[in-house]
Amino acid sequence: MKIIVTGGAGFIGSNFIKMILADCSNIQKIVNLDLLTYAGNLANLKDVESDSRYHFIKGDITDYDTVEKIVSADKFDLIVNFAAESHVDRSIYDSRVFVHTNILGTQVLLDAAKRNKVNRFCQVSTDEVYGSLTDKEPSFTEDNPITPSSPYSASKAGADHLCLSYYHTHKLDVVITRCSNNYGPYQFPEKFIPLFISNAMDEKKLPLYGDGKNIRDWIHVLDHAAGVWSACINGKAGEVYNFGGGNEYGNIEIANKIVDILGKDNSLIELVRDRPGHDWRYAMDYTKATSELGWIPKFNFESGLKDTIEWYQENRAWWEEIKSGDYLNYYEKHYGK
Ligand code: NAD
Ligand code: TDX
Repeated sequence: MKIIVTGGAGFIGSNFIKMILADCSNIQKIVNLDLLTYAGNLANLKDVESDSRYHFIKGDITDYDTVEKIVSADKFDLIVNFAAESHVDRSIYDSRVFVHTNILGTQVLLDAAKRNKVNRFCQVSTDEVYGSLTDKEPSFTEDNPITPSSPYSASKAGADHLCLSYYHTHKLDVVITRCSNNYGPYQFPEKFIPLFISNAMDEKKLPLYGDGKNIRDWIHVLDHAAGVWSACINGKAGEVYNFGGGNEYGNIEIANKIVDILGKDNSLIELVRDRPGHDWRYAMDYTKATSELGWIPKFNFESGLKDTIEWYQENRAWWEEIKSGDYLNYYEKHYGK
């Protein structure tokens, strides 16, 4: 198979590329198209740099000419679109690049897939497009209405709608995956779990939003990567597949687990001003992925979290370099005030 992966230098994309290169015997070529924004990091891929099947191209998914040149250069079986602006807090601060990358970028890729007759397009989406659940509501199924609440999730929902419109209008073979919160190695340390691990390791405060009781459903990144791959291979065109870990925890429970595993004092946890529009709860019903794709999450959360903490302990240089950089000012530098 010949595959284009976009956003492959990010957290999930890099884990996905390494997983399929290691596990799938039928991969002839992977082209990783990534702009290397503040979140992209080639260090995530050093294990596969010398694999002759792997090719990196620095480029922007919103750039028509770049995308056309890459997609028309070979007969590709699959495009998997991980590339996105992915952090909710940043989308509240400045939503322009979210609309640009997440919606326009997806449209540019869809058009290139259509023109060049790529066999399948897989859009990597999120549980956040469904909006928020109360404590009593059942988990999201693929039939839940799309009611996103943040600029990030609204841009991802827009991309999902575009993908389905290309399936309905142009008969482009599209599958969409929607997954809950990922954790694991190589996650950018602005996200909740790696931020709290790395701060706690340095005895810094752990800023818990609101009352800390918001609930997320955590899944190991390799379970997600396996889910995306199963949808690429066995998914039905025009369908959406939910993936989740079945691990619902309040944020404060996670913060306490991290502090305990690291042997730190929980006085490091500090309640701070809530995120505006903070979704209360996400939980995924992944029955369809299990029955139609044969997928189930394999990682146990307790041991997965311990191993992740160990990874951050063993790879201090990886996150210290990021945290010492200028990533917080990324948008002002690139897009102005
Ligand atoms: P990430 O922020 O770690 O990585 C995103 C990657 O996309 C980076 O390498 C970045 O350089 C690249 N990128 C950004 N703009 C680009 C552009 N214009 N052109 C080319 N490359 C560009 O994100 P992640 O956490 O790995 O998420 C990957 C995908 O999975 C996203 O689409 C996200 O919406 C989705 N998702 C994430 C989670 C999660 O918990 N992290 C859960 C469900 C779905
Ligand atoms: O400093 C923090 N303090 C805090 O209490 C941060 C960064 C987060 N939080 C809370 C907010 C959320 O309730 O922790 C929870 C998780 O926050 P994030 O890591 O920012 O993730 P979330 O907003 O849930 O979105 C994630 O899951 C779905 C990813 O970032 C998205 O890309 C994915 O689509």
